[in-house]
Amino acid sequence: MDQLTRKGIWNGIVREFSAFMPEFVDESVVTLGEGNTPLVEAVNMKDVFGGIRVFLKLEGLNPTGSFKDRGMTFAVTKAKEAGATAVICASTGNTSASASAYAAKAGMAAYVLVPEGSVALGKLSQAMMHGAKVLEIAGNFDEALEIVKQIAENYPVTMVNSLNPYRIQGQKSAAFEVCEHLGHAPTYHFLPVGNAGNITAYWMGYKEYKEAGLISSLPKMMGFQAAGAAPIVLGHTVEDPQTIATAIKIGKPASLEGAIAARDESGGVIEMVTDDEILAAYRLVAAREGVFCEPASAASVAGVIKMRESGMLNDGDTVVCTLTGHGLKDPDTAMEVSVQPLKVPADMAKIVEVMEL
Ligand code: AN7
Repeated sequence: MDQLTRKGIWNGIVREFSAFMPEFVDESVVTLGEGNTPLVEAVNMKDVFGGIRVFLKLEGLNPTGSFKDRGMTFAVTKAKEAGATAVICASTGNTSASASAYAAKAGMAAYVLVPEGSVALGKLSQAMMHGAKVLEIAGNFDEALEIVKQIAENYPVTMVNSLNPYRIQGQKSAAFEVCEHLGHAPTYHFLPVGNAGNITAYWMGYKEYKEAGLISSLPKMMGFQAAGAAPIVLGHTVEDPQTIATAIKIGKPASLEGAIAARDESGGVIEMVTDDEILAAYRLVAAREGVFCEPASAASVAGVIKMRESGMLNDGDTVVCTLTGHGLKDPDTAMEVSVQPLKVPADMAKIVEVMEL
């Protein structure tokens, strides 16, 4: 007889966390098996982190390579339940990749509006491969989102940006997983902030687990924006946001109020990091921890480094950093900041010489 203890297939976050989700019809569930992503301790960066324990939540291991899948499974499930035949979103890239994949799975049409020239290659290729109608707007993300809102109000297409409440409901599942993997809530939770849906979602998730008596404390929520796209830190809209981290190149966050509530209720901060700090963290986690995330994701690690230097974090604190998207999303940036391959002849002696063995 087989000795396997069958755990069964992971059913995706809607079904796995159904007790904490708004009602849904099981037959309508559209899932690609999202969620259940690894939480990996950054053990090789003691020189940087000192005595704080830092865990990386690898959201790039979701089906389309970013955390967006957690919200998209629920948004598309509810759209299907309501009889929708098409979804629409504005996106800096990852939302469009996720919406396109889940729409394909649901047999729906997807329309994605992206800022021309500001979307990483991998993300664009995903939307195209999944058969979405990709519309490159001669404008930025904030303008695209305004147009999408108007279209969704007036035409029979369901908006799946995080203004769709099911997006936040799905994304809160990442906080549940962190608690289950650690056995408790972390002291601090760091994450990049763009449109501010994710920080809103994590805070909701932590509070729900506390209310249910599953955890006894809440983390301080630590959000990090790129310095050239930091409307929450500055306290006003940024008309022409600029950053190498294109995922968070956003000047007018849709979930502004949720982010401010998460910060203030938890006693956390929303701060900013420069592109140089983002790129330094991006390279460091790849080189030291073997984790390739996209530039925007590294804003969370850059935030930990900055807060550690400022003396805010204490030895023994448990810190979780959400690495929101996979490094393969943005191969161009990776190629630019890395040591270039060496061109060698097909000659072993010469190759060994170059290897400096
Ligand atoms: C890798 O895809 O807004 O603060 O349109 O792709 O919840 O917006 C992406 C955002 C962080 C910021 N990291 O999250 C989009 C989009 C990555 C991202 C964020 C995004 P929010």
